[in-house]
Amino acid sequence: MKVYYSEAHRQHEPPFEVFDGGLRTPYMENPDRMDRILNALRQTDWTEIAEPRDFGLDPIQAVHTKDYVDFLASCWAEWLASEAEDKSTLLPATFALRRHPQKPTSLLGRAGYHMMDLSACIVEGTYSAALASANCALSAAEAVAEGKRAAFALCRPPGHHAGKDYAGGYCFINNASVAANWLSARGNVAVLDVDYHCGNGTQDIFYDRSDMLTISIHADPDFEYPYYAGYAHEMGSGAGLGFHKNFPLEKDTDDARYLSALEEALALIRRFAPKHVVVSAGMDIYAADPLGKIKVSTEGIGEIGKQISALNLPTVIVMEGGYNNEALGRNIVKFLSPFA
Ligand code: SP5
Ligand code: ZN
Repeated sequence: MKVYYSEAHRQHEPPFEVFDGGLRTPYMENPDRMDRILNALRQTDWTEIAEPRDFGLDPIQAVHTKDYVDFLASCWAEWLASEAEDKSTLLPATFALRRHPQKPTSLLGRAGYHMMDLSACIVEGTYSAALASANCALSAAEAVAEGKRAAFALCRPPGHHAGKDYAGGYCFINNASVAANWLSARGNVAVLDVDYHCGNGTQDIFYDRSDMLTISIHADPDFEYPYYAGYAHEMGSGAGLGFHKNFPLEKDTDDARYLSALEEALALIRRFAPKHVVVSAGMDIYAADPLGKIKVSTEGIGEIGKQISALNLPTVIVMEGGYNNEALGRNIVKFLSPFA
């Protein structure tokens, strides 16, 4: 299996994020995550690690607004030129409510407009890392469009919380959405998000489209981040009504309960009969994940991969979250091996 990976992510290493209650903590979404996965993949005999190709900005701006991409491109230089005291990471403390879409011209005003939380920390290498990450997803999409049964985009930073014009939850460019949208020129696409957190960005981006079935299985947003999206009653709008589906799960969900939600999701995909499938693969569903509150085992993760693979459709697998670094490598290998 082709694995698309770029070293550019290493330059995106924010010094901290801010948790609820104002707690400064070491950045959970760290470069070590990739090393753990690479080490595990290199020990298999079925992976081939390759550099992504550069697709330019067009496929990214087909999903995100130009204003937002311009913001990502210039904000770091503006931050360094600003009067802030601690410039170690660009992180505003005031955020826009989308009810009032006035956008200020000041840097911190725009930063709060384009971010949804205190985990979307921007440093010097963030923009180039995010572009390379999107190129990994696009390269995997291209491999699959050209006939490969599956390809893995080892993306960092992740993407599924990023919407048309905002970053959040460690995500800046929605890699899975960029890949899915690129593939949609060739036929209908289903996006299946199995990250522990709701894929709110993907949901927002495709909410009114009927050529894109988006499904997210995740911890119930009533108790878990991102809180304001991911409820069962959200099913798409306009032409897209009926083409989005959320499966909110309760705390302590185990393998059996997870797999029964997955079975329902896969039945919807079979009925939709897409030409391609994009999977947002977050390993934070794992029982021992530090950010997760559900209990899927490594074997369960293998079974999830097996069931998705049984769709027998050309599949792009895109890396999202997963913060138990010690377990990340073996969980990803378990997940991917049914596609090998
Ligand atoms: C891609 C992805 O998985 N992003 C997840 C972003 C989650 N950010 C919210 C973190 C809330 C942490 N709450 C503290 C729990 C510590 N045990
Ligand atoms: Zn997650």
